[in-house]
Amino acid sequence: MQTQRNLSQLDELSGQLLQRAELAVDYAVITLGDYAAPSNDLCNADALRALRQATFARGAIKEIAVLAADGQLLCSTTPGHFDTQSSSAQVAEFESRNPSIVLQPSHAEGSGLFRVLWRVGDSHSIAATLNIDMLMFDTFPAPLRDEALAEIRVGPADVIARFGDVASTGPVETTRVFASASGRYPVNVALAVSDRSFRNWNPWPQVPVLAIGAMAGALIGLLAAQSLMRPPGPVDALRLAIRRGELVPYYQPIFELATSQIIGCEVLVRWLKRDGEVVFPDRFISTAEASGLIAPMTERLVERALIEMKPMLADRPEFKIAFNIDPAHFVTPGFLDTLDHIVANAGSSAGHVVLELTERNAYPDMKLAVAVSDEARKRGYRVSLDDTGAGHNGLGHIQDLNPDIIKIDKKFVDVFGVVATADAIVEVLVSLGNRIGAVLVAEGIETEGQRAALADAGVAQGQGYLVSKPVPVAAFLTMLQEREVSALPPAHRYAEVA
Ligand code: G
Ligand code: G
Ligand code: MN
Repeated sequence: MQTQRNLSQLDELSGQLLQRAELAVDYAVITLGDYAAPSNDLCNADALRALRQATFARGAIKEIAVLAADGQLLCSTTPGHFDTQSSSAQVAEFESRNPSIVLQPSHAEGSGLFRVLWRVGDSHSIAATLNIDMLMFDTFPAPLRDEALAEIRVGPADVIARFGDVASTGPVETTRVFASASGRYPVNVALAVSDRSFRNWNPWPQVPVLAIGAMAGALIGLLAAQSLMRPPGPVDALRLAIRRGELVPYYQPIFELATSQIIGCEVLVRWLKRDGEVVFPDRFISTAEASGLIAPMTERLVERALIEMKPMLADRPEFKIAFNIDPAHFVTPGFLDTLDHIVANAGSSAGHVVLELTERNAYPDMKLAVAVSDEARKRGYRVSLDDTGAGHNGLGHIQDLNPDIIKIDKKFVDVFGVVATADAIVEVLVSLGNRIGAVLVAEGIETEGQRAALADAGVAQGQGYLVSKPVPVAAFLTMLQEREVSALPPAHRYAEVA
């Protein structure tokens, strides 16, 4: 029993280590995704500065390099530091499920370094050098630490990070191996624990020992099978879903805190699969952002929402619809022109549209973002900062972008009135909002108490389950009508308001 439990614990440990390694690669992919547009010249001074900021902000990424199609180094955030000088043709490459993303082990085996390389069109690639040594230190429970080894590999054999040692403990046949392989990236993990320390950790009789060779063979087989039966990547699946119109807007009301009257809404995307499954954005937004599909996705969503809301907007000239916009998409050339077209084609107007700049990714070019933001306002759109105080949307951005709307992150709303720093942050945002003439919207309001307290603190508007979660179009329109009818004085309910 105990043995079984310890075996499954070690299995779980290898799975956890793999998850960390995958997360590190995700991290690099998301970062690179900000820059992976074929038209980007990444080697001019401004672009390089942005890349340096990205490496600075993300500690695990040591370098970002831009390479020509033949692997020649074009420029780098830290020229001469890593082995990017050598042609990448000499380095083994392993494809991910998304074939434009490849992993390269470092020349220095076990250094903790490897590269995530994104092929951008046919012209060039961007590579992030990662150090994942730090992931390894707390892998093992204390009793096993002395005679246990953990390895992270790229491809079947290239060890990129190693921690611990089992060499001193006798023949390898008496070593137990626990392995996990990623389905998304060519990354796998193996833990080896000496039989002796395993037995000391676990005083009960053992199940048969797995030989290291057999396990490694099984691992290679597993990897080979995976690359043969590679499922269509998440990017292809998403592209198809956009084309089929499976990404639909859900609407969450935004209301006046003082009166609870609904004065606008936020559009939150849902993926309605053909089998009826509803997929939430946390499962596909980062793929959309990293692949550039966020642009067509957002455009279709704006178009659809404005058409669905058109009859409702006809008697509500002040009603605002907020769309989440990825900063990288926001600064794409032509973003506002395309938006103007979509708004006009849907028979709507810019005055109904709020551009809510999300916080997940850094602004690739802050100066440009400020210019686009100013131009957007000139064209009649409102600009909103999402999740302010969390992620990348800090106080500095309020100053730079001069938004019309500041959304207070749910994290502060949750503990408002309970944790003093949350109160102080809300207070600062309120006075800042007053000074620059921005409307404050508190996110994630769940209780009447929160509504009242935030209203008292001077926050004008809110959003949250207290009024409604995000709902499909029909439910949203019904809710609007019902609330407005019940808000009228009784005599007016069935009559025209004078
Ligand atoms: O309800 P919820 O799980 O919908 O949303 C989760 C997160 O997904 C939100 O923080 C929001 O920023 C993001 N999100 C939802 N819809 C969109 C969208 O249309 N575009 C972008 N860029 N992000 C979205
Ligand atoms: O884009 P943004 O991060 O602001 O998206 C808001 C997210 O918060 C969405 O996932 C939405 O479903 C969620 N949300 C909105 N209101 C509430 C709330 O009152 N409680 C909780 N737990 N989540 C909320
Ligand atoms: Mn939002």
